[in-house]
Amino acid sequence: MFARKGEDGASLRGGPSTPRTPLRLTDAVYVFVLIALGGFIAHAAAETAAPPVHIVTSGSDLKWGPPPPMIPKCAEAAILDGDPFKQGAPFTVRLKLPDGCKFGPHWHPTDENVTVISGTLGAGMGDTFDPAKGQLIDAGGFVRMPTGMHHFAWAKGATIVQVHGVGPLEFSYVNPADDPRNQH
Ligand SMILES: [Cu+2]
Repeated sequence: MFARKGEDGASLRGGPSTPRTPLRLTDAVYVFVLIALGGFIAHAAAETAAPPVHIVTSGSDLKWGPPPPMIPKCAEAAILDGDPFKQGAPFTVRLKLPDGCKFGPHWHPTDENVTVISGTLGAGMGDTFDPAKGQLIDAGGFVRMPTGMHHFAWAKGATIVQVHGVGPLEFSYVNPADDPRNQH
């Protein structure tokens, strides 16, 4: 009545005395479990590779450094988020400008969004640097320069601005002499 050890072994190997259907069901269950497990692992790996972006930075934690080469050397820069030089990628940077630090007439390949954090930024349109044709924007103010629009800017007093947009952040200067890359 009771199966001996040898018969159990034959049953596990799927010998001729064993009905085939239960084995197939077992196989199906294993396959299902493997697929489910594989999916779970792949999902977990994907989450590890690209975690949700969550950034909290105190103003005192910003790391200021020299500006990128296309930005006037009088400025200091800090990257808050993203890669300003990556095509199609959003970015947010801050620029710290001493009094009188100026940007000659220039334009950008993408829209430029500028928020004045502190101090006063002067900005105007056109191909000639002329503060009389610009306007002053105080802390909290915002400027949006559409792609390709020629404009100029300067700091009135020590000023910090935040620039955000979609990369690449690039400056094309109307007068080559205004391009810091040409100033040695
Ligand atoms: Cu600009």
